[in-house]
Formats: sequence, C-alpha cells, structure tokens
Amino acid sequence: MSKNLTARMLIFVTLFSVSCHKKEGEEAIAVFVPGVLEGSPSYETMDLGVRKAAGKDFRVRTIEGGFDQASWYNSVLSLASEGNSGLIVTSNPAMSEICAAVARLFPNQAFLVLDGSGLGGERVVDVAYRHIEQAFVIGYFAGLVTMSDELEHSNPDLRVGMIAGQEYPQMMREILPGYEAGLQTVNPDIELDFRVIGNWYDAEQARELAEGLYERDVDVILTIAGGANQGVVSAAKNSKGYVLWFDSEGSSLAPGIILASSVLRQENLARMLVRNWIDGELTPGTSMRVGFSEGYIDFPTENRHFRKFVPESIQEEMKRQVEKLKKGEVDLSALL
Ligand code: RBF
Repeated sequence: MSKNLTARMLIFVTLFSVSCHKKEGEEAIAVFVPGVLEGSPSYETMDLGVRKAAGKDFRVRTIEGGFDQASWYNSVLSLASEGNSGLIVTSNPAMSEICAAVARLFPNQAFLVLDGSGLGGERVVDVAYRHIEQAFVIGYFAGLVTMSDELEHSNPDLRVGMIAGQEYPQMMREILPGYEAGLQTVNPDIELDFRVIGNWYDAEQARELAEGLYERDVDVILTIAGGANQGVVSAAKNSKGYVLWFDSEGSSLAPGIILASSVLRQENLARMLVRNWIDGELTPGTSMRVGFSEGYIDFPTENRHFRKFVPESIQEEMKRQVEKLKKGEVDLSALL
C-alpha cells in the first residue's frame, strides 16, 4: 500500500470517528426536576451525578418542573414527545407512575427514576431507597441527643420534632415510622411532635412551625422540606435548638446547629446508572430497592463538624449502629 493511500485512509478513519463522536455529542440527557433544584438535596445530587456520567460526550439539559405537581405529567409528556433526549432522569416517589404513564405512549423513550416508588411499570428503570433505614438511623441519633446531658441545648424533656414538606406514602409509611422506631429504640418514653408544611418552599412557615416546637421544649428537629429547610435552621439559631438533615450532608450549612445527616448516595447512584445507560446496559423495567447494605444510604460519622460538636460517647454509639445497619443486622421489616 502506498504511503499516500495509508495517509488518506487515516484521514478518512479520523473524520469518520470524529463524526461518530459528534453524533454522540448531539444526544441529550434530560434531567427533570420535580420542583426546583436549589435547596433540594436529592435533586441537586441527581443533577451532579448525571452531569458527571455524561462528561463531554452527552449534552445534559436540566428542566425545573416547578411546584405545581399537577403540571408534571404534561411537562414530562412534552419532553418525551420532543424526542430530543435519549434518556429522561428524574427523582421522587411521585415520578415513577408519571413516567410509567408517559412511557406507555412513548415506548422508545428511556426513563430513569431515582428515589422512585417501585411503580415504574415495564419500561421505566426505578430505584427506590429503603427510607425506613435512612429515617431509623437519624431517629436513633435524635434519641441520643434528647437524652444527652453533655449537649448544651439538650433539655431534660424527652420531646423530639420532625417537619416535612408534604405527606406522601413514603413519608407516612417509611420515614415517620422509621424515625419513631429509632427514637424508641433509645427510649420508649421519647415523644415525637410531627408537623407538615404543605409545600417544599415556604421557609417562613417552616420557621414558625419550628419555633413553635422549640417553645414546647423540643430540643432537636429533623427537617425534610427542600427549600423550606432554611426556615428550620433560622428558628434553631434563634431558639438555641438543634437540627438534623436528610438526604445530603448538611452540617457545614450551620456547624454546631445541624448536628448530623442521614444521607442518600444519590450522586453515585445517578452516575452509575447513567453510565450504564450510555453503555447500553440499562434494562427497561428494572426495579430495585437499595439502602445501607448496598452503600446508597449512609450516616457519615467522619464528618468534621460531627466529630467536633457531637459528644464522643454518641459518636461511638452511632458508629456501632451504622456498622449493624451496613451488615444488615437491624431488622426493620416488622415496621413495614
Ligand atoms: N424533596 C425536596 O427536597 N424538595 C422538593 O421539592 C420535593 N418535592 C417532592 C414532591 C413530591 C410529590 C414527593 C412525593 C416528594 C418530594 N420531595 C421533595 C421529597 C424527596 O423526594 C424525598 O422523598 C425526601 O427528601 C426523602 O428522601
């Protein structure tokens, strides 16, 4: 073969592979946020994980669906009907059924629902967390906080709070019972005061609810309220109380006030599953449930604020409890 021909072939091969690459670059992944991104830990980590998996090869478009939940179905439907996104990724338990309904109309559209409900049907990939474990571990911690005589703002009353954005099946059947079970494992006399805001954005109402709880001698509040969480933190600062965080690590947002977090490793999960999709290895209709033993729920005891502000005896007790959860030695099935 002449040198010239080899060179020409090389140019052809190079051009060809560049054009293949470009085609890949044009394919988009849509991240549908059911709400707004900012302040919602599970949405922010989903978006990050998708972007890490996509790298430079895939364009990622993040669409905020806003707080009108009745509009989400139409928004996802129009995303699928545009046909520009090879994959639509979203997160929260209400999205499984919404995506399943859209998937029936657009059978070639790939869907990935993180933090789903298990009701994704035959075409959607649906991953549900064992929220009961996530809530149990932070409930156990809240129990130790309210019992403590080493923590400055812990009072002798055995009363603990929880504030949620909304009531929904996973909240009422898993998170609330898991949290209560954690509290009562520490001491059956601990009382729980549970309040619901009714949305995921009203920080002012969250602040009022939290202040009411602290006035009633609650010393620690678990907040699961998206953008409204900030209101609970302001109330804790004014009333000298503690806050517990859910889904992501929150203690750096208010060191010494947000004492601990029960986290989802949603960024890792999103990254892994989107990579699987890119590699053609995401099977439609797959449904999974993950928790501590698979490494997708965690209670970080090495966090520097946790180590600084939490009494050592509580740190040690939490390490023991986390080990048991990781090894699958805590049986919470009776609560479901
Ligand atoms: N969590 C947030 O942080 N922000 C939200 O805007 C938000 N909206 C939700 C809407 C619905 C209909 C449901 C069912 C849950 C929502 N969540 C939201 C809760 C979130 O998906 C998750 O279940 C909890 O954060 C516990 O991990």
